[in-house]
Amino acid sequence: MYNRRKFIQTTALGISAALANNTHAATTSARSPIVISTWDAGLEANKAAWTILSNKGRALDAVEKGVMVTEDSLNCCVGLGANPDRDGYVTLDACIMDEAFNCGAVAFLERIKHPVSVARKVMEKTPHVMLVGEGAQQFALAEGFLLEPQQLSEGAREAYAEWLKKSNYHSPRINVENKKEHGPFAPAKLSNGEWNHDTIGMLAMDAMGNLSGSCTTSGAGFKMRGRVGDSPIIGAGLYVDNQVGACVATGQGEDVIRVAGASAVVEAMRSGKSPEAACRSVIERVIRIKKEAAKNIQVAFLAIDKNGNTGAFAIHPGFNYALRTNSEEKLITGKSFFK
Ligand code: SD4
Repeated sequence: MYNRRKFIQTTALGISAALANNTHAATTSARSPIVISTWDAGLEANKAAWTILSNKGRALDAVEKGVMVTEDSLNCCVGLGANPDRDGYVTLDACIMDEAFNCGAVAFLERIKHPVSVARKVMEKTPHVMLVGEGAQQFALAEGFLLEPQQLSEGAREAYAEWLKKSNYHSPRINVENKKEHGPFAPAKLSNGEWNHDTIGMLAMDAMGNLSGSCTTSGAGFKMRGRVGDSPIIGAGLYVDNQVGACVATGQGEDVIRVAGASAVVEAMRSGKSPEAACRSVIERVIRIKKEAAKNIQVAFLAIDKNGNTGAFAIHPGFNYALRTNSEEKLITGKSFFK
């Protein structure tokens, strides 16, 4: 069956590769590279991205290799070590986008270690943008990815057992202050007893001045089976327009999707706003829509413009992001609407 599909896909790919040749969008001016990524796990991820960027590599390779570190890490809750859905299965979402509007995504993917790399294969080897569930897994296996064991990490097993006591399906903020709550957006408990977030989004500009972005997540812990958040959705969790800038989102995915978050931030930058002001304008839109409920949800946007200026804005305090340039490597506290 897969072979027949592969034939159809390869035929269509010829057409799509011709159509996808959006090289007009790429810039050619020499720039100082920069990489930014969400939450503190971004510091480690940025190091891997920097190895590529500092050697004049492509931003696309940097944002893939960067977040793979987080997907791999047992000390982080992105990837297979993360909290499961409420039926006890870890399901992963990821996407990637380059400087020429090429993009790929996977959602509801199980037992594959590097969803971001599968997303890149979807982008490069199929005529499609997104594959989900069983089909995404089948595609990954055909591309040589390994089927990993179906077992929870120690931290996730513990957190899941705790959550099952109440099976309370509500959504506390994603920040560390709420770590005692085991709702769908609580940070996850690690085997070392610490808590971490379940998403990393990364944006990079390479020495050619080209932008790319990636996002990978286990989504909301203890989510309904089949739930997909914003992270793998191009335009919601991630968007890149090389002529304008790029944005990645984290937080309660449902409220990012309803405002087409990352795309809305890029549009705000197109109309002249700085990255921070653009992020703020879309955060304020979410707050206007959610009204009182905004007090109990967290959404944060992180953005970079075509000149390498960066900025972020969140609904609540607690969001931070990691930045790496030729001269700096640091964690920055994002500003927020509520103090
Ligand atoms: C989601 N946006 O699945 C993700 C969750 C997240 O830090 O960003 N957590 O809705």
